[in-house]
Amino acid sequence: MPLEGPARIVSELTSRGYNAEREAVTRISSADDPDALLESILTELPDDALVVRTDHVDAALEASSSSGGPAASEGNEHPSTSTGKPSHVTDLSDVPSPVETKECSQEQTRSTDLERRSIEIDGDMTGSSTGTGEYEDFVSVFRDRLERLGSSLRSRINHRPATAIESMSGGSEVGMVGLVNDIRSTASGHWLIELEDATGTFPWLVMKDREYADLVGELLRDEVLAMEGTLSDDAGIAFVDSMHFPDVPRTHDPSTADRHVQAALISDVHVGSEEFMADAWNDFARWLHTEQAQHVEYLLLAGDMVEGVGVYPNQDDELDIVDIYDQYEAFNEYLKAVPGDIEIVMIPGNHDAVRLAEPQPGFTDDLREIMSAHDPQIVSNPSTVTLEGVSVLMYHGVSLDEVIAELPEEKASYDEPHKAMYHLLKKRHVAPQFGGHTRLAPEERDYLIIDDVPDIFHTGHVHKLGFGKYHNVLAINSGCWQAQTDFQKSVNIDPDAGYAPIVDLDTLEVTVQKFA
Ligand code: D5M
Ligand code: FE
Ligand code: ZN
Repeated sequence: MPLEGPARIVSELTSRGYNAEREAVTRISSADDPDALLESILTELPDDALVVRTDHVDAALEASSSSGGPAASEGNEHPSTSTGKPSHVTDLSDVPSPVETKECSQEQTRSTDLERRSIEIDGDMTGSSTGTGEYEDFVSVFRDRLERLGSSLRSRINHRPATAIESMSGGSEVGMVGLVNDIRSTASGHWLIELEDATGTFPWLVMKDREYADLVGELLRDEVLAMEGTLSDDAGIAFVDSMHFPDVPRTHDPSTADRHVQAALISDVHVGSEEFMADAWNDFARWLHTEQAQHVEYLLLAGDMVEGVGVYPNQDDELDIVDIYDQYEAFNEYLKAVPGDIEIVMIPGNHDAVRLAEPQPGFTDDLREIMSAHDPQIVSNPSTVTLEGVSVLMYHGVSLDEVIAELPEEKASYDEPHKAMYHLLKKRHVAPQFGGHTRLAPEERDYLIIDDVPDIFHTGHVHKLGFGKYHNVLAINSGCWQAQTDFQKSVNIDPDAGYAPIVDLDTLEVTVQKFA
C-alpha cells in the first residue's frame, strides 16, 4: 500500500490513544523528521486533547523553530515510533473516557469543505414507539400499511372493496387493492391468492400458464398489491389478468451531491465475537486516515455493532467478550480509530441490545453514552439519512433471510443479496412478511414502509457484499467484519468479511476496498 508514512503515523497515534485529523497526519508524515515532530506534538498536547489537529502540528513546528533547534533533536530521546506494526485499539487502559472524547470530537474539522456537509434524518422513531403489544396495535399497523401503500395503487386501477366485489355479477371486470393474506397452489397447479382489505377478503386465481404466474413466486404474505381480472361465472372468484406492485417508478432520477464526496457503507462489525476481525477493522480505520480516503466524509453503519449475547443458540461458545456492556465499550474503542472528522450515522441490528421487533429504536441512553466517543448519530432501524441531498434508506436487513428463503434461487440468493433488496424496493416495504424471521412491533404507524424512493438503499445482516441498481436506486448490502462462525460453516454461508464499499455521492458509483 502507498500508505507507509501516514499509515505509520496513524498507527503510532492510535496505539497511544489519540485520534488525528487527516491534514495533521499528512503534515507530520511529510516533515523532515516525522517521529521527532510527533513526539514534540504529543509533549505539547493539552492533557484533555484526544485528537491531534493541524494547529497542534503548527504549534509544535513553531515552538521548535523559535527555540532555535529542530524538533528532531528532542525527538531522538524518545523511544522509536517507527515500528510500522499495526496497532490494536482494544487496549482500554490508556484511552481516556468516552465523555471527554465526545467533547473533543465536536471541535474537530476535516480538511475539506466542512460547511458543505449536511445530514438530515427522516423516519427515526426512537422515543416515539406507541405500541402496547395489544391486538388492536396489529390491526392499526396493517390498516396503516394498506392505506399508505394502497394509495398509489388505487389511483392506478379501477378498484372496488372486497365486499363490493362479492355482490358483483359473474363475468364482470374487477380490480382490488389489498394485503396478501394467503398464497396456495391448487390441485391443478394454479395459484389461489387471497387478498384482504378493510372490508373483507376475496380470492384471486392466477392460472399457471398466464404470464403473471411467474410473479406468484415473488409474493410474500402481508405485502400490498393490486390485481385486476374477471369474475368467474358464479362470481365466487376472480381470474387475474394483471398484478400491480407499489414499486419504484422506472423514471426515478436520483439526487447527487454537488461536489466530490464519498460515504463508506458498512455493517455487521460484531465486536465481542471471537471471529470479529480486529486487524481488518484497524486496517480500514488506518486507510481512512490516508490521502486515498480523503474524500470519505461519512460512515454509515447498518447494525450489528456488537455480537450481543444470547442472540442464537450456543452463541456463548464463540464470545470473546461475554458482557454486553463490555462489548459496546470495546466497539466504542474501535470507533475511535476512525478519523474524528468523519460523520458517523448508525442504526441497530438483531445482535444489538435493543428490542428485536422492528422498527428497532436507536438504543437507550446508557448505551448511547457508551458509544459516544466519536459522537455518532444513532437512529432507529430503519431510518433515512440524507447526505448532501442523497437519501440513503438504512435498514439492518433481517427480512432478507425471509426473502431469500421464500423466493426462487434466481430471484434472490445469498450470493446476490442486492437482488433480494430489489424485491423490498418493489414492495416499497423493508419487511413485508410478518410472523417468520422478522418480528414486527405493532405501532400505530407502519414505520417499515418505504414512503419516499431513496437514492441509495443500504442493508447488511446477511454478511454478503453485493450491489446493483434497481430502477436507478443503488442497493448495497455491505458484508461484515466477522469471519465465518461455526453456525455459518454448518449451513455453508461464506461471509464477505473485511470489505468497505465506498459510494461517490456525486455519481453514485461504488468502489470496494478490501481489508482482509
Ligand atoms: O446473521 C448473519 C447471517 O447468518 C444471516 O443471514 C442469518 C444467518 N444466521 C447466523 N446465525 C444463525 C443462526 N444461529 N440461525 C439462523 N440464522 C443464522 P447475523 O444475525 O448478522 O449474525
Ligand atoms: Fe450480522
Ligand atoms: Zn444481523
